[in-house]
Amino acid sequence: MTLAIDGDRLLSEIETLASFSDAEAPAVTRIVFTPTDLKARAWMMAHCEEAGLAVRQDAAGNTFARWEGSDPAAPVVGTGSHIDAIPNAGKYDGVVGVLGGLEAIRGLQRNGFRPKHSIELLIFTSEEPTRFGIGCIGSRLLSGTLSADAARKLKDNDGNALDEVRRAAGFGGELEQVKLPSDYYKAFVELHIEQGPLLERQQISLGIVTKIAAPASLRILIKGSGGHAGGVLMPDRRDALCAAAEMILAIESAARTSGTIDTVATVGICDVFPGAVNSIPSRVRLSVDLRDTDLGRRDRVMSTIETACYSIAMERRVSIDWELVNADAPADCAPSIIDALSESCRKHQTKFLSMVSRAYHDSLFIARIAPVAMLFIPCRNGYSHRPDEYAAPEDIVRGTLVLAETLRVLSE
Ligand code: HGY
Ligand code: MN
Ligand code: MN
Repeated sequence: MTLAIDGDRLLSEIETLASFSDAEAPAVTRIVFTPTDLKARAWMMAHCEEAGLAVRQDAAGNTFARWEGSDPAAPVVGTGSHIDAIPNAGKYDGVVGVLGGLEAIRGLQRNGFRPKHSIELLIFTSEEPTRFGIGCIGSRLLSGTLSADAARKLKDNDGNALDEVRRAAGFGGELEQVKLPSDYYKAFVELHIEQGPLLERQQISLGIVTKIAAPASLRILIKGSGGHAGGVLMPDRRDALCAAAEMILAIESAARTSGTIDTVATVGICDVFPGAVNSIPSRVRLSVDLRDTDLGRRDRVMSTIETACYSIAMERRVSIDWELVNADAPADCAPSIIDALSESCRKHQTKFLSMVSRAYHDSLFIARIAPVAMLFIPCRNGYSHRPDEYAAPEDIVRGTLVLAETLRVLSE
């Protein structure tokens, strides 16, 4: 019997999971540890148990659904992604890797396959940086990239500590217990939408990721002096928002002039205080996201940005507090897993494109403790992190089939 994917079931599950949202459809908002996130997790766990998988959650809220192999002592073959979603997102980011991973396992079960190496579906906790300011908290803790102490210091925008929030959400135990032994996984494969336009532009239905770009993020607090919008004359002002505006353009220019298209910088958050039309902004907080496929170049652009911001601050007689939130190395995917994916594509007569992931993913951190690779499917116009994010059913099914084939080969 040939390996097959139940596309109708998978697509309907993607629609159901999208209904767990704090935004009006078609947008999806599902912030980690909110009641909506917990309902989505419960729904996911019930589906994993229905498939006969042994489900557990760790102290950080990472969820593991294991299909026990015939050799329980053998290192595990992992797959999975995340189900938390940034505000006003789409329904495929992360979800395709989680529900596709579950359907890949069910397809192998229907096919009568019995793994030697246990196959484990992971739902990583807090992949998005929305709530605690840093992405991939679950996979950072699993890989030891983030210490338990550093994680405990993380707070959300309302000042709630990660430790309190996770315990209130029902995740007890100590964060020290989250880290996995370095030989836990034999391999880890993540299926994900590309979140870029290359596959669609080149009309290729699968991408095999060879490298995951190096993400960094920082917060810049700009402090000027406020005052009355009518009473303070222009020469006397130290307007924090005007300084921020110049800094934002300097950040953009640093990325545009890095010498390569591979450097990207974004100011995604600009909080203005006091935020009154007739009061001069006295404080502005910028959150900056900076990435590059090359670590050295990313760090050079980071220092160009820092120099520019401090000189603007001097010029405008404002001060800045500079906070580096994270600056991670890129990850090279493992040739053995890339080969397994390429072989599966060939077996299913599917062309693929070898490519870099410009988005970061939990695989970036699992790569610190295991051989990983990623499988991309196209998304329309490359759109992601927006409600019109869209992956075609045939691409989702094809990616899931190739994932299933690869899990079979890696776990036999
Ligand atoms: O921002 C990212 O690259 C990921 O989608 N969290
Ligand atoms: Mn995302
Ligand atoms: Mn994602």
